[in-house]
Amino acid sequence: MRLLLSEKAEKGKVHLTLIDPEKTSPSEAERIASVAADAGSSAILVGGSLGIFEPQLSEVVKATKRSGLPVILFPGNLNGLTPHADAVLFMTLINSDDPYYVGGVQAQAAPIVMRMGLEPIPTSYIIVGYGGAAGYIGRARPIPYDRSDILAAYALASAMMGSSLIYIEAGSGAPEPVPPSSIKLVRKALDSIEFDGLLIVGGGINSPSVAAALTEAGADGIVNGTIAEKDPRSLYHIINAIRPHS
Ligand code: 1GP
Repeated sequence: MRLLLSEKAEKGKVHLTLIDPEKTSPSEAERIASVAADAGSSAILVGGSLGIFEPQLSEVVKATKRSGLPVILFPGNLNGLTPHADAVLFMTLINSDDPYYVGGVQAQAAPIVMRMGLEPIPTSYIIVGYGGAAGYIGRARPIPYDRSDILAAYALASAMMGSSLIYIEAGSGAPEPVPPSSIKLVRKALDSIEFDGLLIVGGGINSPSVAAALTEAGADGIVNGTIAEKDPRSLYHIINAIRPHS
């Protein structure tokens, strides 16, 4: 977490590159991560919602680490843990209707995370709109795209409950990202209580202009998964767009 906060302090914005170990081989992961490192991404997230097989996850994490970037796990369930990473988004899917994703799996995971020596990053995961596989598997009740008031209330609750990282997610491959106008309202709410963690947005962010609109609206950083898999070199344009002055 310290590393992400120092990226924010030094570069203004954080960029996270997501690699799904179910869709990406270790050699592809190494290639994506090395382009991401060169483009200025802050860290690599490794995780997914379906088909995560621990031996393959570990190989992808080890290959990704060769880029020199920190590797943070983004687990959909207990099978998303491996000791080869540096940290884990220790997540609560705060708008899930299933208590398993709100507190149950965390109790199962906590002793394992401790034994693995992973740094837990207290994270609140909020699913909006499309939701994708994460929304379906996590039994989320996605917040409608146009209800920024509900989204701001969930974000505020997340901060008040002590999350260091608030991750607002439209779902991987979302046809529509979270609207920048909603992020603006969330930022205002978080500023009113002097939230000093990170507000991160992901899902369907496929162009420099959308990425810039979200960070200008107040996101501290964005996540790119699908576009990093399809065309890793596009990360140069996206990262330049969110850090125009660095
Ligand atoms: C998904 O927010 C991430 O968890 C990334 O989404 O694959 O649409 O970039 P994309």
